[in-house]
Amino acid sequence: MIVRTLKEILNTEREVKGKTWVSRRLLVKKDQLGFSLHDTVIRAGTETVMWYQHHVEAVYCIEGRGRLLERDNGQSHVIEPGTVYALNQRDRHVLYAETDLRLVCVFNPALSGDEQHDDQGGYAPSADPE
Ligand code: 9YT
Repeated sequence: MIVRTLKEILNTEREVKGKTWVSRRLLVKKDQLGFSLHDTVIRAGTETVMWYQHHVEAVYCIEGRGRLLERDNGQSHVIEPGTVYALNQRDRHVLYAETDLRLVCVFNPALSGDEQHDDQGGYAPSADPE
């Protein structure tokens, strides 16, 4: 069994800062679960353009308010506590944070834990199998 706390992730290499977000990678590839689990905060007033070409992601909002735009069809969705979205079709999207947004994010394949967004707003494919 793995038991871990957010406190022990803070100020380590598992706390990764992007331009508009900070992602605390609680469970990562080397935990060998088949997914990674992150506690992510998107900063108020920012917009984050994303496209995960090599991963699926589920995002569950637990704090804050924002808007999610599907770049391929123009559909827009309110993001607030209790809302989950799942990127099951390599969906290109933009997340607008009206307030700080606190999101629980699950990635498959798992991230190693130190990844930063590339210029498309995604992550490179995993180098080795899990
Ligand atoms: C919602 C989203 O994808 N934000 C970017 C950071 C990512 N969730 C991560 O690495 O935790």
